[in-house]
Amino acid sequence: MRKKIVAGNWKMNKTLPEAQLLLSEIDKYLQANSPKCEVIAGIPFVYLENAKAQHKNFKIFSEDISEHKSGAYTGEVSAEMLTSLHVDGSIIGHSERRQYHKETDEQIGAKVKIALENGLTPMFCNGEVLEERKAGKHFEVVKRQTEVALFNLSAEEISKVVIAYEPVWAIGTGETATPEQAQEIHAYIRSLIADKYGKEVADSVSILYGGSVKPSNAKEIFSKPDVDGGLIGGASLNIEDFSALIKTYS
Ligand code: G2H
Repeated sequence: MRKKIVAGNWKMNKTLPEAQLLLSEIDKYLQANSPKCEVIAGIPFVYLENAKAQHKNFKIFSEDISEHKSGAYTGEVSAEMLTSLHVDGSIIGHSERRQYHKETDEQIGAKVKIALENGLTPMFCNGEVLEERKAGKHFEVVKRQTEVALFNLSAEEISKVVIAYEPVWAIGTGETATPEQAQEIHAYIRSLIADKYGKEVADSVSILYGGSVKPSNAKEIFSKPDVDGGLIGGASLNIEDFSALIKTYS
């Protein structure tokens, strides 16, 4: 049975007191409830140490990672630094990193690799922009992103990767892919993995959907056979919505 995951991506939100409050609320919710999914909080670098030291009931991910091992890369945070804080994993290749920081598929692949080499779980993001969807190129785009970033990994390595498909046109826009659109592309991503690594490996990789997921639409999206949960931005920033999303798997 594939792991079901509800992951928050806080992006650049929350001050320290606000972050501490929400992390405690998540912890409290999970102590009182036992959902049938793994819960991840993807949070800003500055809060990672504190979060890891104080909360054991859910996983803590960074929102990015450096592709470099160490050295003269001002402002970057390395995989080794993250493992020294006992961080569990990293969101990698989010469309906002691709768009605003011009991250390429090759760089994203290097980030996935260095995360794995350091025992971190990479949550690799892919997804097409609106023009690509309109032009019917979404399969082609997702194929390229996935192949370039992941297909130099061994079968053992790719089994440890979590994939988050996020159509860029649905991010923070209130617009969501229909459950059928999500299922179609998730099944396609899984078929790409199956063609390269075999069905058993493909069936072991959790593929999350991201893009304006909220309590009102999650149940239907998460019920699709190839959708293994969600990567959630806006609705992960308050405990009411985030716990309602976790509850989808109770
Ligand atoms: C997509 C998602 C989280 P939101 O970026 O990764 O954000 O749920 O706000 O669309």
